[in-house]
Amino acid sequence: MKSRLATIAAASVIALCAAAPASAAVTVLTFEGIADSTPVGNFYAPNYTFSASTLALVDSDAGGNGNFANEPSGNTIFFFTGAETPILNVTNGFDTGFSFFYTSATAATVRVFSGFNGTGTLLGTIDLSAQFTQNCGGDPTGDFCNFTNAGVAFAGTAHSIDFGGTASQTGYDDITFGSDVAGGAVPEPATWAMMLAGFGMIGCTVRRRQQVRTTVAYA
Ligand SMILES: [Ca+2]
Ligand SMILES: [Ca+2]
Ligand SMILES: [Ca+2]
Repeated sequence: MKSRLATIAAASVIALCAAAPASAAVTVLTFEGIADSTPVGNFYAPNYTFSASTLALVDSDAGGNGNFANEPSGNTIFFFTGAETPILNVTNGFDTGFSFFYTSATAATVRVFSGFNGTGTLLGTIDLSAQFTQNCGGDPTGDFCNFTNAGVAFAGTAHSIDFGGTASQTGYDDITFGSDVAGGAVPEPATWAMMLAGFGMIGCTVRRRQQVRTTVAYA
């Protein structure tokens, strides 16, 4: 039988690890705090708005419907149902780099665009592989147990992302803006100098490793 990310439906939660102030800001959306199988929608509004098909999903080991393990933050990720792939619009735009953790039973491509709703110039692409069961086990349960860090550095200012993937077969967590490494955990040389420039971001990384995230709920 084919594995599915959600045992029933889906939901979402986000936690925000607000990083360094001013220039080298890196923002991570962790989805902690969004109820299981409910739309992410405007949870991070006004700057971040997710399309209607995007749902938060809580690990079944934490009482939700999620069939996953080893999620990078907390107990909540996002996935989608229906034919339309998730679109994330970022009102104020973002630059430098974009990254996330994903788990997927199918290959897919994530695309970053200069305009809203997947329009304008294609600034970057990230190819995903079908890796959901590779080299991993449940925590204690969950078929989608491999979460891989993926990202892209790009020039210009982006305003939307088309996450691609397959309904109920692809999940994401720790959506990261301003770095091509999700969560800023393992910086590439290009982003290392930027990280050193901000104490806030390093602190964020430390907190993440301690499994404690700063949660900022937008009003
Ligand atoms: Ca878990
Ligand atoms: Ca689990
Ligand atoms: Ca999470």
